[in-house]
Amino acid sequence: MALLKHQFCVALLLMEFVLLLAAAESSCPALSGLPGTPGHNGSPGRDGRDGFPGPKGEKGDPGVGAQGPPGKIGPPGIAGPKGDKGNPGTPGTAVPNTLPPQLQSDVKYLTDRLTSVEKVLGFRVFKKVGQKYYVSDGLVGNFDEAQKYCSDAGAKIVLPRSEVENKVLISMQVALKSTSIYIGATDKKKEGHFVDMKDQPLTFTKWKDKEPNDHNGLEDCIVMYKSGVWNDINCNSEWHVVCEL
Ligand SMILES: [Ca+2]
Ligand SMILES: [Ca+2]
Repeated sequence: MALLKHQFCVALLLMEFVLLLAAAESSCPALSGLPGTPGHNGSPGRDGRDGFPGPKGEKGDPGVGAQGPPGKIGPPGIAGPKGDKGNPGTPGTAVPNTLPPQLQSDVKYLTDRLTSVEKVLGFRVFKKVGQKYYVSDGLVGNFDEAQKYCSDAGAKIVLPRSEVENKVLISMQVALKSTSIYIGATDKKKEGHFVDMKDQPLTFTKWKDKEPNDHNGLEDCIVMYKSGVWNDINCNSEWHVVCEL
């Protein structure tokens, strides 16, 4: 009991002390006491809010960019007026052919052969005989038409000049399913004297038995039959045409 009474008195004294201290802070001039020991740093406060935007900065210097790729070509412009006619040029000088003579000859030979072969390939039927070609498109006509047809093709009417050539012409008869083919020779200028298209006498003939007979005095041209023999006939009759290149 005595302890409780003591504790109560102490508490009462503490309360009185607190009340006195509060009254002294609020109404009485304070007496400076001894400074206390500094407290410990508190924990960091919360982040503050964003500040207001700052003032506008100064204008920057011009930039320096890399050069871009070239643009597309523009549309063509309108043509200008026609210019005046130029003066005549000075005569040119011949360019010397620097190829050796033998090579020039070879080149010409090969060029001519190539030209001939190209012509040959333009015909429906053709056969090679020696250095020549017998060619035909199956045309049937009289002697004048035959001559023109071959001439227009840069050729001449076929004229076998040997037994071999005559046999090749027989094979043309077969290819053309022909019975008779005109031969490039006549005796128009002198009866009974057959010559080629250059008026040269024939060096080879293959006359059928009892030909040429100039039947009725009207036979100045020649045809070759399927068997290979020749007969003089009328130049207006129409037979197959074969040219030689
Ligand atoms: Ca005759
Ligand atoms: Ca006859």
